[in-house]
Amino acid sequence: MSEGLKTTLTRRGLLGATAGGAALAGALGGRAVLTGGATGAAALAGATAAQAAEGANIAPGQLDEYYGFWSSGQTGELRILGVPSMRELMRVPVFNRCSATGWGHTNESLRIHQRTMSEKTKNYLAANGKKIHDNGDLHHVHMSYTEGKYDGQYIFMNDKANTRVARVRCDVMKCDAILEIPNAKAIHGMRPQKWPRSNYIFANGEDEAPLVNDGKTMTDTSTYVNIFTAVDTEKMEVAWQVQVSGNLDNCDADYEGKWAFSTSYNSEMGMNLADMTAAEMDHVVVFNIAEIEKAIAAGEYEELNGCKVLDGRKEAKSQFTRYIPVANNPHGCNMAPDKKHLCINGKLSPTVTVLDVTKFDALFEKPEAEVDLRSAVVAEPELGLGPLHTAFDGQGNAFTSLFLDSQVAKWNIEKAIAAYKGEQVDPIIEKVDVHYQPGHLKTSHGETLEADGKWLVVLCKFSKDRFLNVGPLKPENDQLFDISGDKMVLVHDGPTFAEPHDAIAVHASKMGNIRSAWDRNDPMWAETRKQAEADGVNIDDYTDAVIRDKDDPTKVRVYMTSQAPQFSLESFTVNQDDEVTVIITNLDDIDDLTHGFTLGNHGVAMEIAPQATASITFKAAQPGVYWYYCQWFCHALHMEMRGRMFVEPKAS
Ligand code: K7E
Ligand code: CUA
Ligand code: CA
Repeated sequence: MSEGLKTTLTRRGLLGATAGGAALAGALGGRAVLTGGATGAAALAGATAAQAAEGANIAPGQLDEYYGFWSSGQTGELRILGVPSMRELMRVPVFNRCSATGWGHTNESLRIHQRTMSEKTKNYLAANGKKIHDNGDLHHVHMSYTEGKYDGQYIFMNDKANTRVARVRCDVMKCDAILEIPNAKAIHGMRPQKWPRSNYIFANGEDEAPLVNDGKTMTDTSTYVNIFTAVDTEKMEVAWQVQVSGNLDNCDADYEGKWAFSTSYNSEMGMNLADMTAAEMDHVVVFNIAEIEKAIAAGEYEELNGCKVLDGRKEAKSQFTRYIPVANNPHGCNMAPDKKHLCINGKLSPTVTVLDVTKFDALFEKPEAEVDLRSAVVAEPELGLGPLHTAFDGQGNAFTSLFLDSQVAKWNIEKAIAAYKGEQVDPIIEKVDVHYQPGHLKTSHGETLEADGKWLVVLCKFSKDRFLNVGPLKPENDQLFDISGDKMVLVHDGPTFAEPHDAIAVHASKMGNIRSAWDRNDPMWAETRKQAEADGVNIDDYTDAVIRDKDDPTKVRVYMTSQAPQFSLESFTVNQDDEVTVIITNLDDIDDLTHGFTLGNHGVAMEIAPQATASITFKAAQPGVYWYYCQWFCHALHMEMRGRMFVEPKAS
């Protein structure tokens, strides 16, 4: 038997065995079991699977019931998928540089990138010949909430790589704000406040560093801190920060607006693997929002890099925080839609620790040293190896990803509580194999009061043999399960590029505000509009103009419009070494009629969607003739939609 065939047989055999409930026979018997060995129970499971697969089948031209908003990990963008079809619908560049849209190069996107950029970052970038960080590590995506439900306004996301949080406007599906968070390092866990609405985004700093990180102290880890940040979601500015003991990993918030909570895998403040895993217990930090807001209002904060910082470390003995001991190196932090139960995923421990958040008030009635910090623990079911994250169906059940076991465990919260009290009940309802090594898993609306128990997406870190081999770097595998029946049924394997950590599914009925053309007065190009006015150009008049800056004659601004299949300027002339800004308004307002502007051999390209204005700046360093063209196929004469830039040689 060839090596390839053997692999195929073994894998298919295992798959068949899962449906039939005879793993060993399947593994040994291969295809024989799959085709000939179906028992009555297996046949029944097959029928359920067929029905579930039918429910996930979205025919050509049919629309999905849910929007899936997907993180892309180290690619740095937000992705939009249809659920249950798992079709990728759009990519929204955020922390990355985008070749198609010019994100990270257009003036409009650069302003968003640079709005809150620190001097330190600017200096670093300038020293490296750059204007922005063009990478990001986008782990978590969450929609804004109103009263515990998705409100269709914004999507928020974190960048672990460069310590940022960003906001995407749902009406146009474009990023409109990026916030570089001072003081903290490596924003990882990130969640919106759920009640009364998402006034804050809570953001965890994962990496420890000196609070004033200027090189004066480096190896003295007693000077290291971690920072928990609340971001004002309207202004996209830091509202306040809290210094904590240990580091911060994942976070969540409750449904009453009272608490935020974060897991910490490094309560030890270790600087290497052995030290980070040395302790028996790490902790969950509980943040008391009311106490924090009171202290901020009373001015009891230290101001650091423009942020209001409170001390919530253990030794500060504050009323801002409590540190609940949980098994060593926890990871996911998931609040159930029953408004009561918070699940802390064990990672190194095979358990999920269930905390009753209605018991948190008691933890703040006396100083931390005098309260039983574990009194809020109501269950601790043992589920399997490597629990990372938990999702909910809104019917009292939870789904926990088991990274090491490559499984998802479905379990019942009330039964887990009964078992913790000593009753002889098994909380585990079902375990299914996933392919392979799952991280986050998400149920439709499962992080809201409208959890509907219909779909479960499991974001697998490894795909191994699930797809055609594409080389040493393999895609991830996002698997979709129908969870509406008694059994979890796998209905789709979705290969994805590096590397979704997290996703949410939002019912399409929540997304009624999405536009098909821009509003001419959109704030996205407000600054560009102001510049035009200063140049005596009304960009709504659609006049062409080539304007040389009054104060700096090396700067030239070229105003034109686009309307299929033409640019209003078929050519323009500048001088060698001019700094040229091209400003284009797209007059078309028809659905889907996007134009682009690409300037040959200049690394210049941008998107101009219907009714948008967009601008891009570059240096005309070389004399000659350069064609610009529209790179979005817009018309039968799209190829002809082009023009010339003449760069006059410098007088020598
Ligand atoms: Cu578990 Cu960054 Cu949410 Cu990845 S984190 S899995
Ligand atoms: Cu406009 Cu192609
Ligand atoms: Ca630890």
